[in-house]
Amino acid sequence: MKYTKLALGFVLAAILSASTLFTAQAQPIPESSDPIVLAKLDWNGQFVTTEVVAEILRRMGYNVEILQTTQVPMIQALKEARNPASMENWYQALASQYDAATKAGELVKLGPAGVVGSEGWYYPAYMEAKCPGLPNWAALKGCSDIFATPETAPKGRLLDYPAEWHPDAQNWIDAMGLNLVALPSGGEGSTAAELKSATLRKQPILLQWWEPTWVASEFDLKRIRLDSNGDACAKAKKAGIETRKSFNCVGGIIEIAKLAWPGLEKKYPAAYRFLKAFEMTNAWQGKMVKVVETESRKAKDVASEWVDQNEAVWKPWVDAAK
Ligand code: TMO
Repeated sequence: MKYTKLALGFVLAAILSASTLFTAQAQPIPESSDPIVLAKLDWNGQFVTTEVVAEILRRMGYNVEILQTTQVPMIQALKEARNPASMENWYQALASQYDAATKAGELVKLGPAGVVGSEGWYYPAYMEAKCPGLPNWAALKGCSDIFATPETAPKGRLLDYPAEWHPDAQNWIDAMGLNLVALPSGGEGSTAAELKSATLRKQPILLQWWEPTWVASEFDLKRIRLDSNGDACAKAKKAGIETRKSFNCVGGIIEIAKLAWPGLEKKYPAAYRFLKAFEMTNAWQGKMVKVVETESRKAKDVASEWVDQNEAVWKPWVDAAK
């Protein structure tokens, strides 16, 4: 009798644990019909990546919403949104805010976005003949005037990031003692248009920019070096500039991370595992952005085509996540 009870207990326990195991594996997808909210930022690379992820999540069965925001308010927007995730976050620009949100348990890092980034001041390669000493930053001491525009003459112009990105190139210019004026761009598209018209006529242009962007390769942009002829990063640090912004003074690779609300893991386990696994590359992103910008196609449609054509890339991530 005693043994039978014990045996029965074992059997019951075995059935119970088997069934919990079974339900854990067979949890239907979507685990919740609440939309997952993906943050869309105001540059096209981030945007196409977001649309690709949205499309794959939809094909998995999830409802997805896109939340349009900009970089600095994004952290607040993510905290206020239900079920948010964000697929390409440049750590160096917003490191202190991201760190505070992750420490407070409001956001969690989901690993690398996949794209490999650089950031800094750029010029088209043909400028090296017009300004000897480039790519060294100190060369700008001798040739800043050739970058002058009617608004900045006799000083040269540095075409800065758009105002919404809280650019700080002027602080750098001051710390470096250069005869330049930083003027904010009207947006990614207007900078690309200016770059195109300048390179067509081989005219001087100096800009705060980043990679991956298809324009950086298409217009053969070169990045100013800060570490020669006196370390410009050291000057910036001395001037109290947050040197992780605008340039990568930290050295090594810029961290570009995926972020999400920590509760996604319990609410949508399969989506969470997929989002962790997903990685975009510079080449895929660049091709999609070029189509969006030069053929006036919708990012959503271009992303959906990428998803159609690249099942071999994303299907294994989805299968492993289920
Ligand atoms: C716009 N950026 C990718 C440099 O953060």
